[in-house]
Amino acid sequence: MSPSPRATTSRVKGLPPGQVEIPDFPSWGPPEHALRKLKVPSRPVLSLGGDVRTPCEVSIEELVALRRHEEGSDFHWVAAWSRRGLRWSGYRFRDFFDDVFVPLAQPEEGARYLVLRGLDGYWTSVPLEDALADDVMLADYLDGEPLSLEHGAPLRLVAPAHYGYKNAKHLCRLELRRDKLPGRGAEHPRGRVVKEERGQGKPGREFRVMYSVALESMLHYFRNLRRPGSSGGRGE
Ligand SMILES: Nc1nc2c(c(=O)[nH]1)N[C@H]1C(S)=C(S)[C@@H](COP(=O)(O)O)O[C@H]1N2
Ligand SMILES: [Mo]
Repeated sequence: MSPSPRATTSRVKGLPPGQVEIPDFPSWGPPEHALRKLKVPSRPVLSLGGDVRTPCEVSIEELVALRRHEEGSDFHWVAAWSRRGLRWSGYRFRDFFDDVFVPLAQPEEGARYLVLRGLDGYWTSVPLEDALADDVMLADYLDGEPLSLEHGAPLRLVAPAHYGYKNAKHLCRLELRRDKLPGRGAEHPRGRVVKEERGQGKPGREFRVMYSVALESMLHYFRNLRRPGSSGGRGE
């Protein structure tokens, strides 16, 4: 099935505004990050910092003490493709925040923004309030398999109400901040799918139309992308 590259102006049933369903799950990322050779450490850690009283590190293995959480959700790319029905397993971000981040790192008063950083140098940020929503996860399994490198091993954020670019992969550091950060690059500081917060300075609909011109070739590129040293970029 070859998905249509046309920008949709009408709303497809069950999908957020402007999104078109695709059957696979290609791995995406700005090439400066996505093409970087990545090595996951044998004992990966998350460093916790920013506006906190006690910057510290927590081993990802230690998260098994949290209650495992599974959730099915759809994944929406800013370039207007959606993949429906992914099954993630991992931990609720809120459980991690309440039971690990707050007691260990001790956030300062008024720290309300969360910065997420990956092993490949990628970063993004979301209001903490958005990260604490019910469906936001730190995931280490996808569709019953350990998370692949392409999709974010060892641990990634899954925030289904937010565009793909907020779903940081290969997490290695989380920071809380008092001050709002601008969006990274062209990304919207909030990035909510339902409000079509695709980027900065223009209505989402305009970004959608702009992306539609390059969509087919972008999708082809990412479907065939091979990260150096990994098994390949095919979604399925
Ligand atoms: N660490 C890291 N996280 C990342 C990226 C990246 O290149 N590196 N790309 C982002 C973008 S732009 C998107 S659309 C999604 C894609 O997720 P996927 O590769 O699992 O499809 O991951 C996001 N998280
Ligand atoms: Mo993206």
